[in-house]
Amino acid sequence: MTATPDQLAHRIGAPRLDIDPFSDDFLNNPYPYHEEIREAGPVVWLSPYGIWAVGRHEHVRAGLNDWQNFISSAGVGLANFRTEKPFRPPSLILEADPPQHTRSRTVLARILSPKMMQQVRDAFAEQAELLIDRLVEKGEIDAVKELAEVYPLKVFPDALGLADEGRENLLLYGNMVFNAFGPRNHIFQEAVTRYEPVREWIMNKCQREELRPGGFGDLIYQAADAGEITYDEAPMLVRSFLSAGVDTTVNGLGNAIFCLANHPEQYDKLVATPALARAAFEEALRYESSVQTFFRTVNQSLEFAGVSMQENDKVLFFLAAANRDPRQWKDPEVFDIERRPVGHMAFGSGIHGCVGQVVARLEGELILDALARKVKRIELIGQPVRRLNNTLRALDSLPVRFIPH
Ligand code: QZP
Repeated sequence: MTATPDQLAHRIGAPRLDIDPFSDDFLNNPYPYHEEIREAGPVVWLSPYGIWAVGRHEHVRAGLNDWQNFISSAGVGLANFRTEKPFRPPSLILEADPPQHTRSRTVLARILSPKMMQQVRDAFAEQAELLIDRLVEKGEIDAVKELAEVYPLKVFPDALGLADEGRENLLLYGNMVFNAFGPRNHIFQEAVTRYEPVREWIMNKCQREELRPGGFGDLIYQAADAGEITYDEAPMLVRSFLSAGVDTTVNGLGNAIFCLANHPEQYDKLVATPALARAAFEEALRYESSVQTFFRTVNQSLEFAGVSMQENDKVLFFLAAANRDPRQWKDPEVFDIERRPVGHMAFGSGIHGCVGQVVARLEGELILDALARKVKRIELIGQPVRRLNNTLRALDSLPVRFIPH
């Protein structure tokens, strides 16, 4: 599969960069590299992997909205499922194109609807209150281990209808799934080692007997009862909830608190106006996007932004680079909770745009609202530690002090 530079000669016409977007150095601080990619051109060739990279907002958006040419069924990671074996059976929604994608999406979108959010809101809000009260009591906490990981692991599996026991396994699974979109580097290998022991547990939790009647998981099986999807598809769609529903919001919350701890004047604004909670979470998604990148595969030769791409080429879309593109945003490096960053790419765009975004926003809003009402000031009391992940912008620990009102 690895082509020599000569075989790739037809690709001259786009700038070539010798950047590894999955190296420790890149993942520790991606922003200078994002700028380099964006400023080099709308499409650049990354020679270490022989892939295209897209970092400008206009082109990330355009590519993600062209699902016919930039397909998902060959995988949304570096591996091309047409030629390489996926690390797990492909997702029926993420790693699928219409019409399969449409059938899966219809069911999940109905379950994760705004109407359903009204039904779970009170339960989610109660847990946010309880948790923040408990953490204020403690005072000095790790905002990742004791908040960002705790809240989504409580409310989302509750809504799914999963028993309490073993839920922390979902973090190991999410870590695996998101690392597997990248290359088989050391970060991936470590994730595999930690995931292997919980593989069986995860697959078992996708079965109907494991899911409380009436919860999100059971509703998928009810869609199978109704003939919308098959009984073979149901556990696979539950698996999508388990894959995408926890790590994303864990890091969304962790990154939001990181932003607010680093920008006390923005936190002051939130405290003065807790109704800004939803907007603050949105700006944090733009500024520190939990999902940094994913791939598409070129279905047939085409021209994109003046560059000719070949069938099976992999294209890496940098959501996080688009979210700081100065062509799109005024002062993109400024974190401003009053910005209202409509059109950010943190949830993707187009037919694959995040189907769970209403859940993510609900969790973000409720946690930031509870913080604003109960915590006057957030002080960083130690060095935040990053957790490197091939896809996610993630923290391992964030030591803070919560000063109550
Ligand atoms: C992960 C699945 C940002 C996305 C790549 C998150 C994601 C969405 C769906 C699935 C996994 O269906 O397994």
